[in-house]
Amino acid sequence: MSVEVERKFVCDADIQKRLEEVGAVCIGQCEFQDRYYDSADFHLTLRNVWLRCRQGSWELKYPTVTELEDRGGASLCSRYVEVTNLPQIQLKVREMMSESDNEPEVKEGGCASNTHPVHGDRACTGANESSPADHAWLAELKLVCFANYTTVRRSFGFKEEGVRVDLDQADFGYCVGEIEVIVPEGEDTQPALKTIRNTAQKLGLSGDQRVQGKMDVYLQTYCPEHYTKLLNAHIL
Ligand code: V4E
Repeated sequence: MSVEVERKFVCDADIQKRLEEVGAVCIGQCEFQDRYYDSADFHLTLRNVWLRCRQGSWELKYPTVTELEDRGGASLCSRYVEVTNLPQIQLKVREMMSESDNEPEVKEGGCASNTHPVHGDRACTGANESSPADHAWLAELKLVCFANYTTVRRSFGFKEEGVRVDLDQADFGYCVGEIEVIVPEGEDTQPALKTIRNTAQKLGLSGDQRVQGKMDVYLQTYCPEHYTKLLNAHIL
């Protein structure tokens, strides 16, 4: 498991030029589709737990203990544990969903329903494109796809190891950048935060406001009810 330390930033027209000026090198461009899953009552995301399938690879993200402790602080950076091992993901999600079995049933569905395509061609058409057996666990845990979007990503690396900048263009029209350092779980994240601050400074990123991620904008646009719940719970 690893910890993703990142700062998002608003992409302006000059960002690529500035990246090149400070010695960043384009290390590639790729396109991927993300499908995010949750229960109809948003049990995972209301606990800041994000389950997604990106091009067939599963990932679970949740805030580190330090991130939770610092919540409400002025930090522009976020720290999330990333789990990519499917059995570990399933264990954690099963544990979480068993808590939900003891809670009163919630009837509302919001957008987290693949039977009610509330946002036209964005609606998830089903849990997967591969074998149903691969996704039986989703059905068993009553998890459905609530967000589905494609990103074109250009990535930049620096000579100093470890820091990467991604420029993301989502297919629903939102563009966002992120400066990212991956730290092995359990290691101090302070050096990563410092590297990110330095990189932001070199790029002339002066804003002190939290920048919306793709998910914020996606939910705001296509699933306003889900978005409002996450805002009220101070998750987004
Ligand atoms: C963790 C999280 C979400 C899941 C998506 O995470 P994100 O890092 O935004 O994904 P992506 O595709 O941009 O990058 P990659 O995973 O390839 O590195 S959606 C919302 N969150 C929580 C969250 C938050 N509240 N604030 C910030 C600044 N980041 C994440």
